Amino acid sequence: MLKKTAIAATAISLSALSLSACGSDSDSGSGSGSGDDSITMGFAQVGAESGWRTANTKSIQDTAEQEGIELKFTDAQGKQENQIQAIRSYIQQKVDVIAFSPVVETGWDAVLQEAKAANIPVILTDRAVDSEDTSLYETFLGSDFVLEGEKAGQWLVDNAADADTNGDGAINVVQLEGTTGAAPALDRAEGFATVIETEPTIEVVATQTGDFTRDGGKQVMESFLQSEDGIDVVYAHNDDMGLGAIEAIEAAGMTPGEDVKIITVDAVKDGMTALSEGKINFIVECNPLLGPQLMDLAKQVVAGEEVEPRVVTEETTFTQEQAKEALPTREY
Ligand code: GZL
Ligand code: ZN
Repeated sequence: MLKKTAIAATAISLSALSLSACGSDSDSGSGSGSGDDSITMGFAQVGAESGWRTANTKSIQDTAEQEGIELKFTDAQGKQENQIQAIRSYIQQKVDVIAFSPVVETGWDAVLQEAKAANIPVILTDRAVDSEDTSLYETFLGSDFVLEGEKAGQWLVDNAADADTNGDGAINVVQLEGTTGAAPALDRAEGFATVIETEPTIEVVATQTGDFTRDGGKQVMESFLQSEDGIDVVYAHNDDMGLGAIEAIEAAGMTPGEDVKIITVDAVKDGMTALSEGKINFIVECNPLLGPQLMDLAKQVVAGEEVEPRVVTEETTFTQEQAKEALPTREY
């Protein structure tokens, strides 16, 4: 009897010990369970909708590996419910830090409250949320999308004389919007609209989402070519939709970059190649290489250090000549 009880008691204490060890592991936030001070990050990515996203994912995965950060990574295929589910699973796994790019701006408060209640810091990357409660995340690392839209609009205002390709005195713009409700789509439209207001001959005559994909851009451009007379300019919220529009324009027997001016955002390799060939006229860069800054911020946050609430990524713009120069050494 004694023997059995003793064994049972030992078993319980051992398991309790291992539990508490594991517990202390998770309390110390080293999540990875290895007990050392390495960091475990849960990253909930939007999807794989564009060349930009592919480059963004690579930057995050490569840097995590270089920095010895254990990365749990999910691709939400563009669905918010999948991102929320991924964040919940990271909370369950007691990761040290959660990072994600919110596919749309709204609907995040509940899950971010859960992360806060679990004492897991959250870093927003790339896209923003509309939460009023900024205590729900430590920092937002990403581009200023309104400024990107303003840069696109300013190029058009500065080049208005050449932009009226059909010579009717009006510069008719069709806009290929990003994912409905996504911060880059809302803000790039806002920035562009604000600047073109200064030039009365410029008007957005049609606008529709192409969901940041090449196919979406092609389909919407095909419908615009059917429904709109005298299109002078395409303003696409990303290169991929601009490249889809080029296919539609060429299929309609027109010359992209000449019969229709094209302005896009991102500056990924395929977009820059089209720019260097004159099929796109101007690209506003949106830098996807957020990995290094993200991992630095994660280390500071896990160490309990104060971080800037907003970290804006460095980026520029490209004309055709500048694209020719930049292409050979372009990282993405
Ligand atoms: C912008 C990013 C956008 C890119 C698109 O930071 O969220 O999503 O401009 C991507 O190419 O799909
Ligand atoms: Zn015109």
